Amino acid sequence: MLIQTPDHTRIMTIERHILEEQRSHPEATGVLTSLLYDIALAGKVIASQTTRGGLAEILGQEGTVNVQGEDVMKLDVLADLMMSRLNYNTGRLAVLASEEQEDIIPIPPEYPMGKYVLLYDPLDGSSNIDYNVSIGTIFAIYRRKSGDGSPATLDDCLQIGRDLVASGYLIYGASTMLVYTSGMGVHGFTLDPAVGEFLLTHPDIRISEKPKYYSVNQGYEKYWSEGIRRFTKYLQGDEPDKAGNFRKGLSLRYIGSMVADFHRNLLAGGIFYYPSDSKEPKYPYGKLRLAYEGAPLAFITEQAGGTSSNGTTNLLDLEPTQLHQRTPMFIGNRDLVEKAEEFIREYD
Ligand code: FDP
Repeated sequence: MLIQTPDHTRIMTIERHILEEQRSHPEATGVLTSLLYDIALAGKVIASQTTRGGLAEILGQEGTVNVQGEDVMKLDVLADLMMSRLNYNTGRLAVLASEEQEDIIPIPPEYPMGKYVLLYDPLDGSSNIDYNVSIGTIFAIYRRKSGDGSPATLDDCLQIGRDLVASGYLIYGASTMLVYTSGMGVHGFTLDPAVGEFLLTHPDIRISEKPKYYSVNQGYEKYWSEGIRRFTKYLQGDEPDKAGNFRKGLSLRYIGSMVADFHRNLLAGGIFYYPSDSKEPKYPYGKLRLAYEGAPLAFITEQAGGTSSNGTTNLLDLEPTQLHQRTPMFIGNRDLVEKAEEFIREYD
């Protein structure tokens, strides 16, 4: 009889992985582990809906009625609801805030008050929803600053990125992935739809040292400053840096879902940027939000060996003053982000 030798390759579910990370923190109570698991669960529910995206009951404007006569809920509203519903009454959180909602989401008094703060962008890249293009969910977890027991406040949500406890994103693409860091490296899990589990497929992600891509909405070039224009030419290999050196040109990739652009550049190496521009005078600081997009992805990038900036300052060092504060954003390989800062210093 042929005896099969056991395959010692470990299959690591996200739950086991988080628990193993927790073991290296003897003081940990397991609450963060459970919170990350709740987010993974919300991600599974959202993924199950995004894959049905072409179906009538999901697509369409909110407020319209489907063939069964039921109200249609748009996918971004549904994702927002899933993130809040699966998290607000677990006793792990003191407050939530969503990119989709103007104010903070307090924990109702009938539920236990936790010690963490969850900020999230439920469906990033929403302009791509109707076109079967990758979209995602981004999350950021802080410890509450205010005293235990009392209701948490806006101040608990306005924390500097350096104080992040964990952050990550889910990407709903050809497959669904969850990528997160709790300050011990960046780890990526792929959802096995057959068993409904996230399995570790990308342990210890490090941003590739040989960047391949730059990602920016080049359609807005006419609204850019001179520094940004020249920096982009530099990335294309057509403009020298301050020292007179040209670089090998990079390829352009822009999906228009930040999570997807970010994810590709994290694995392949590159830079994503959304600078301030003169297109929308009401958004002089660019379009993206510091709390929901900038800080959480900056933490991931730094843990993977890259860096981020608003053009002058690391995104993790910016003090937020408003929940929905916007920021210019440059994120990816360290040398490319530093070069962006150099061009901005030189020309803007
Ligand atoms: P969207 O408006 O589709 O939700 O966060 C907003 C965001 O997408 C990012 O995901 C994306 O990178 C960017 O805006 C796209 O904006 P432009 O269409 O202006 O390029």
